[in-house]
Amino acid sequence: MHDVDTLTKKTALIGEALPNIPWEPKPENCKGVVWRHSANPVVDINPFPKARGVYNSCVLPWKGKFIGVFRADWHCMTPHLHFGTSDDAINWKFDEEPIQFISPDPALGELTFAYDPRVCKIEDKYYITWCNNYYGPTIGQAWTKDFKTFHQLENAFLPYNRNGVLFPKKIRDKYVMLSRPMGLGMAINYGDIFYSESPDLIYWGKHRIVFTRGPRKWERVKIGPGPIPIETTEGWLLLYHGVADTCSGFIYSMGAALLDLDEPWKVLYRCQFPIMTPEAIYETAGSVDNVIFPTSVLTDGETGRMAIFYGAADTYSAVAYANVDEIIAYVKDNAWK
Ligand code: BMA
Repeated sequence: MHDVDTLTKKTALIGEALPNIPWEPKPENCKGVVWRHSANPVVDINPFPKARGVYNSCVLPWKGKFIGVFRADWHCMTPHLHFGTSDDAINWKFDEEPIQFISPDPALGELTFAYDPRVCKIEDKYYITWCNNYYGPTIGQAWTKDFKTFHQLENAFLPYNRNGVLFPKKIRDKYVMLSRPMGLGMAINYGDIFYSESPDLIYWGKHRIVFTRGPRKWERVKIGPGPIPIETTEGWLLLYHGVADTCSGFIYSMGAALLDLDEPWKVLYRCQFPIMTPEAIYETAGSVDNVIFPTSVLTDGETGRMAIFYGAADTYSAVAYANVDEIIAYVKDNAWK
């Protein structure tokens, strides 16, 4: 199933080369496996007239350049999905108007809010999933081939759910999604990561727990899947967010785990420690302080380089760098036994 020549390949990453991936080498004083882009945030506050903040968004390579589907919080604080373009995946231009979806059924209602999009290429289509409103937050789905016409699909699940993250290929002939069911409100029914599969992206079932909140404080309140899982010879590399509770509010950090390639609800290794926590001022101070929320990764299949896009403090978009092989080694060395 995974026809990779592991003898000649330099990295465990299974994927296409991306020679123009944004990249900066690891600074000598960096002690971790993830380091920040030197000119963060890459999207500052008030990036275009309608938007106060663009964050928790998803970028991807497109015809030698880059495009993305972005969460833009308008000044009224309602989040909408906007399309954006970039030559280098660092400097972004955004469409002033939100993405319009062609609805399959008026009964789905209007998009009153839409946030935290992920974009996943499966075969010849790009699928967008996001947190959609249907009597509460649930997982909206749509597809496009050209990023001009967007076809909405049925919501994947009943409310309440957030963070619907597709896998970039069918597994045993099924579409596969990770999600984080969660109740309404801030203080009850916190979330864990579940696996679901579907023959057609309409009917989702075979729900399995992947993993629950961790025993350690950094992820004891709730967890949720982050970017589209990254295929490697060692398993699916899943970056996720984990949330701690403190006297002055929540802290959102980034964690990592490796999931079985053919049965992704099975966890091979789960790192005990976060691989990145809020430290920079644009992560510790904003609309919501102390938030790192990873939603997208560009990868270079040639070198194993990763450019991680994350929302910072619910206000900014930022980039961090890592190497797949270094993260895999760290996750294995520090996994729960
Ligand atoms: C989560 C989501 C994210 C947000 C985070 C921190 O529940 O709503 O969009 O970044 O909280 O506020």
